[in-house]
Amino acid sequence: MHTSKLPSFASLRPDFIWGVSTSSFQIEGATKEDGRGPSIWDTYCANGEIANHDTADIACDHYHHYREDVGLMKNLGVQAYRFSVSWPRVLPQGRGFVNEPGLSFYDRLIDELLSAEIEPWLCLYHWDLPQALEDSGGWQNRESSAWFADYATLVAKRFGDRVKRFATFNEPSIFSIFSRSLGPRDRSSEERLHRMIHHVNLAHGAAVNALRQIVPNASIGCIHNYQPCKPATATQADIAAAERLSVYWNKAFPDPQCRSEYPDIMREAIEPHMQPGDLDRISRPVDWFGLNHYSPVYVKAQPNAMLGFGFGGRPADVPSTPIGWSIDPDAFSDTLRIVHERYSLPIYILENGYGNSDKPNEAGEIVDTGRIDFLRAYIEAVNSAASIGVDVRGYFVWSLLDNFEWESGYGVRFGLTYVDYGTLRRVPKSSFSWYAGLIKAARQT
Ligand code: GCO
Repeated sequence: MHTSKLPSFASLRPDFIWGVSTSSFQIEGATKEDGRGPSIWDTYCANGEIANHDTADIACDHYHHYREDVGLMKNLGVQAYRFSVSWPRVLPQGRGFVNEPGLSFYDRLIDELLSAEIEPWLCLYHWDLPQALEDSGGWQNRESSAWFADYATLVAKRFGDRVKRFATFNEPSIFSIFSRSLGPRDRSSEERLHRMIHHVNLAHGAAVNALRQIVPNASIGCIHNYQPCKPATATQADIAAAERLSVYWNKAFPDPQCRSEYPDIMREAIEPHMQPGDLDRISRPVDWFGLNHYSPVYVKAQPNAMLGFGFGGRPADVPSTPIGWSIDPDAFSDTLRIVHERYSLPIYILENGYGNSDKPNEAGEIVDTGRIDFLRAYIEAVNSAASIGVDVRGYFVWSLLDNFEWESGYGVRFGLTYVDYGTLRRVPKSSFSWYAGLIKAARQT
């Protein structure tokens, strides 16, 4: 074990939680099994929109390998596991008919976690909207908050006896800004974007209500992707584009949810979709702020694009991961401080990780030193934020396993565990034993 090279964690709370995260569509596979309905991502895969024409039909086949995967988590020593429920697996049409075999899968998973003494953190929505709901207008339809509340009610009633940690959405700003359902990303899609933002916020509030009513002692939050948006050059246009994107990326959801207001620059565009009482419906009290953080993004002005932004390259002196994401742990501690000051909620980091195209060496080992260095530097940054009083209570690595990385398919690997997609064999990487050593050391102090 690489214990000699652990980050410092002296400033972290004694009850700090170490975990790993995954999501349903990215790992489960079994997309056509036991009555699951199609999601919008099955459609994108079927349309050949994914690199290498990959699909998630098998993915990690976690649906059948969940016991082995919980075994991996046990070996890691994590205290918590964040996963998501696939809405179309439990409600194949998104509403109405309930698919009992889908619910039973999550019963088995949750029971397996509890018997391994790993706390389940259940996220309701990690992007796999039932296709049937998309066909009824998806998030453009104001009814979507009622669909989502009904789904939340089903999940809460079924699992609320064993699950106490619930997240409503994963990264609402990302799946909105980059939604394929908005059409071409030009100025004409801005109205649809604002409608979607508001409806997803309403759905969040409605789900918080449902969870609170049904689950005693529920601990509820929403998971936000929060990255500094930096101008690619020092031109006025790029600075303005970066500031504007930053508001949509980082504040469009947490501000109404946690401060009961939309940021100034988007208020007018949201107004046509607003009904009396909406901000109260959205800003239901939550218990924590879920933070996904990877790296700053560099922004350039692109006047005809939606929101007027495009992406520029990072400065030459900023290092990056093999997939080109800049490595900037100081930006992570700054982000933690900013989120702490703006929202005054306990923070759980529910995603942070390193993408690569890891391959086994001749001995069959996956020596991912780059990932270890990255995790070490980022955990140091958490510790340094905690040392100045940021209320950060947990850190979850993305991800337990290599998995279906959205548009990039299987070409990009984020796992602590390598997955051989031909055989579905799981092989822990060097970072796996490093993280296990870290958790062990941290829990002993
Ligand atoms: C996201 C998603 C994950 C990704 C991960 C790596 O944050 O985009 O939550 O599903 O796989 O972030 O890109």
